[in-house]
Amino acid sequence: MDRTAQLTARATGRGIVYDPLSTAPPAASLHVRAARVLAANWTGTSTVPSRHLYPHQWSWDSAFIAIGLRHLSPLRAQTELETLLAAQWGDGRVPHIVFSPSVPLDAYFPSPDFWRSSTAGRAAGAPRTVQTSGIVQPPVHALAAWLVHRADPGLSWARGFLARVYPRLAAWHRYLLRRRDLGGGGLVSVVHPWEQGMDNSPCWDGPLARVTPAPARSFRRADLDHGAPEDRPTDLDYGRYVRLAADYRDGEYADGDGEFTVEDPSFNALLIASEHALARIAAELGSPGTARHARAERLTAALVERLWDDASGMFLCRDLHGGTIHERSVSGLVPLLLPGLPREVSGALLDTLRGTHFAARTGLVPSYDLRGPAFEPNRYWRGPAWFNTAWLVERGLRAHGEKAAADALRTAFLHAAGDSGFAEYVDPDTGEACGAPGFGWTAALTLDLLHDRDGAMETGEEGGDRG
Ligand code: 9WN
Repeated sequence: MDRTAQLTARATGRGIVYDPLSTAPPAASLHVRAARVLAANWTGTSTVPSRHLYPHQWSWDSAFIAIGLRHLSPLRAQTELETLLAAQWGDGRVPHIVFSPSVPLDAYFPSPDFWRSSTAGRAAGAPRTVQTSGIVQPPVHALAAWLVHRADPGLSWARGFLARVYPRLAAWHRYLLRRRDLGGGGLVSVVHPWEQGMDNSPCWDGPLARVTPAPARSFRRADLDHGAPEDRPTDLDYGRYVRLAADYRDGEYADGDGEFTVEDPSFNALLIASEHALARIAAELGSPGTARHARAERLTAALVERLWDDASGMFLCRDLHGGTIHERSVSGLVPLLLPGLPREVSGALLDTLRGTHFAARTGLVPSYDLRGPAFEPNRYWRGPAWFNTAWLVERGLRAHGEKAAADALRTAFLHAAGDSGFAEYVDPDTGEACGAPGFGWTAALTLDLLHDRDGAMETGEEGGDRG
């Protein structure tokens, strides 16, 4: 821990508690260290989340990474997004992994020979020249593209950045809205826990219980070569992930109601924020963005109508086969990002954030209810605090004028990111580093919080809650 952290953190029996009134750690050294992580993870055309555990390009990672990279090199940030979008499928989906041909097949599982995108994905228009997975991840990309453009509009115009990415981003949103409204209520469904991004959340335990796991001998997990087994999903969960992905592949990635079909608050909130961003991009390019803003407002209404839960004061996931999932996860707090929420909803979300289910000792936001029956402080998405969700909540707090709370979360984020060596995630109470070190979005979003203090996300049409 650096000297400032020693001065501002209080050692307790269970670990470190950051003083919310303390100042953030020295910006210059954090900046240099974060930039080094991003340089080490840069491949020449994109950034890997982690050299060892995740040696390819991941979809929502790249969006968060571009948001940070814009402060270091707007050109690299643009390239990051363009590389990802170049692997888009003909039906509009943006794959969750773009595989690097120079990485050995056994470095990550499931590898390209599992997904077989160029054959199994042919009907859905998978690209021929690059190998990808066939599922998706949360649509943070239009938001990232807008923020990247704003970082250096001169370079962006000179390279025709917005004009090139806009049609791809529009096709991506069209795919989600037309092919993935599997519940028929206007919201997008995910068909695999990896699509939602919080892979091992207790929210999925119910729907996954219906899935027959693929036999353990039918695949070899590469993640355990690099990650501690107690921080990673169990073999049983892995078997279920493999089964779901193999079934989707064997159906040639056609979309329809499958065994796992869930409407998730964070995925849909990120789509709404991105739809607002796409409206701004359209306007910047000279066409009116009004229809997109209106669509984003309709989606916000559907989100509240279908997923808001008054009793728990947060959004909950909905299993299309089993109904509301009564587990509290950080996913249900991410919609705070949207300024257009009804005031009673945003007020309740703020209370829930400060309440006993989510107020962790580090000041970060746990991925799952601290008091929930499945809470584990170290295991993947079952309790640890992640930095992308902390960033989203921090931006949400600012969007709602909660400056003191946003400043406290920002301080906790910067200390924990620096102290943990830019870990993939940390124990929410002790700040202990878990998962991969030198993690891409942890470093990138550190840079963003260092450089974009007022967090103008422009995630609504005008900003401000509805009364
Ligand atoms: C599967 C890359 C990705 C993140 C996800 C995170 C984890 C992969 C895995 O790593 O998922 O996509 O192998 O566990 O859960 O959010 O995008 O960083």
